Amino acid sequence: MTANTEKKAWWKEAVIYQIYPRSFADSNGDGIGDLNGITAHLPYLEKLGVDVIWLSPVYQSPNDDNGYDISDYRNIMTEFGTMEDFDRMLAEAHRHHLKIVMDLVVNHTSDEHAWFVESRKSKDNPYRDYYIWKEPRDGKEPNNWGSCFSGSAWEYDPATAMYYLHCFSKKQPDLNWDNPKVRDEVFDMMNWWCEKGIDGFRMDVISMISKDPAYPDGPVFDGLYGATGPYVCNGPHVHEYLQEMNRRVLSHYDLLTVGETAGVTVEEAKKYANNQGTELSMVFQFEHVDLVHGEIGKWTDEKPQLVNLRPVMNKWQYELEGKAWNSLFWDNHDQPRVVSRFGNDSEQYRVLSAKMLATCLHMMKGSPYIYQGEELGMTNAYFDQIEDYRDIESINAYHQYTENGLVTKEDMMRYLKEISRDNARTPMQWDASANAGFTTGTPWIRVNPNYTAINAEAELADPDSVFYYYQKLIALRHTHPIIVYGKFEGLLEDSASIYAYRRMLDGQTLTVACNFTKEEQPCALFDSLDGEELIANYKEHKEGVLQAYEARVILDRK
Ligand code: TEU
Ligand code: CA
Repeated sequence: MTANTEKKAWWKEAVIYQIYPRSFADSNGDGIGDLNGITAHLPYLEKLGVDVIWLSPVYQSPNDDNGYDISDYRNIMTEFGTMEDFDRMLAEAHRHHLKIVMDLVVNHTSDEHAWFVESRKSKDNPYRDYYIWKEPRDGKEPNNWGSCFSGSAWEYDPATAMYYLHCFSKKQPDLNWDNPKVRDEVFDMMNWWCEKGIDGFRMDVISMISKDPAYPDGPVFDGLYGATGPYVCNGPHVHEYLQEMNRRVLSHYDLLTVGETAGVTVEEAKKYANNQGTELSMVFQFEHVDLVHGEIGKWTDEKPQLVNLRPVMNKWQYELEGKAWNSLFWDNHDQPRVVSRFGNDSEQYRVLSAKMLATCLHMMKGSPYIYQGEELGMTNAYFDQIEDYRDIESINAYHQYTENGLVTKEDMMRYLKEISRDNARTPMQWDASANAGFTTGTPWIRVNPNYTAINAEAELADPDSVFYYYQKLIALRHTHPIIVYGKFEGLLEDSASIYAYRRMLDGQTLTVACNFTKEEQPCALFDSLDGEELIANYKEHKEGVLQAYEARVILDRK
């Protein structure tokens, strides 16, 4: 018998819904989603049954990277509304039993943030050491590091003839966390938001705040630049800084905190998300979404395979057991749509495979995240022209790799269709009216033309929709402690087609099996079980097999 020894916490029992505000709902017809648009749709989220909303950044920003470049942490982005709109949204969310987790982007600011405007003025400016400035090496960049958004990670600033570090765009200079004043400023700002009554933080690339002080060249990655990750991820002081943050901010409130920890390993995650609670509640790891890598990193049209996916997912389940808490996600605003990537978005199999993937993830141990539109089975955008893309990462990569002859334009367009972040950023599909009911104006990014068939209104009217399936999965998690706290054990771990596992708690066993293929697959798992079927994406089962993309969950109380 597996007894429940796991320490209880509200955020372990929660299901989180991510909103990308720019693409969620536009209330004033300017084509850009906004806070009043979110407030108007809170009843929809309450109906879905989620507990928490994670808001991608809503702070003042020049939008070089859609709000991940913040110029004022204590004001709302003009296009999204006002602080009054925010306060109303927060109060309404709480009234609808929804908590609000804010995105916290403090590895870097915008170059238009007052700190950086000062910092670049002179070498003796009081804000100089808020950022990372280095002298040129032989008249060039201080080292060979590449930016995540193409090109060098260093930008030359003529005013002082020095370079500043930017792991992302040159409009996102990295903060210098080794400077105690930077930490004071960030912790003050976090306390200010906590005093407003928010319920937590999702911390953008928080694994990158402590850099290798040697700043060594990295191994050349794509014939162009050196790897940066090994010298900026999980750096020498990262745990010390998070423990300080925990002491000075987090421990004073009852928060959900999730670190976006690029480059995290299970060993590091055990520290970031340790059960003693000295750092964060949980982290996002990326191994399962970084399974396929081509010659130029993430840019490939190769599909991930179950035989590679399962060991990664199972490893995280096994390794964190009893030591740290997992987050569970298939997609977010940086990833393609799950049904297009891991499932089958054809008309015949879209609904079945979306439900199967949801089952596979939501029955695991950890806190599940749903990215807006995932609950409708929204698909990749499949834009045909580079002009349709808005994402800085996609546009820069397209130019970098096609212009230096590394990749043909045709190949790069195919990769973008599979992998581009804009696949997740097309407007939320509310109904079958013009622009999917997202805006009465011109949307800032094209709407996926399949909105006439795939939209919230249609799904709310269909009891067999993906929406109601997610609603049921969420309700099950809230009803059965075994789904939250049960111990995980993989089954059929050699199968190339079926993902199966069981959960165990207090004498109960939950058995889950998912067919990742469109072919019927032999499966004897359920033949000897006579427990209660909690959820399934087929009404009729066939003995001894799982049908195309079939998912079944049986609870045995014996
Ligand atoms: O993303 C961090 C990150 O690791 C990115 O490299 C991201 O995974 C990449 O786009 C996928 O190839 C965070 C935010 O989620 C992202 O939207 C921001 O652009 C980035 O930080 C910079 O703030
Ligand atoms: Ca708007």
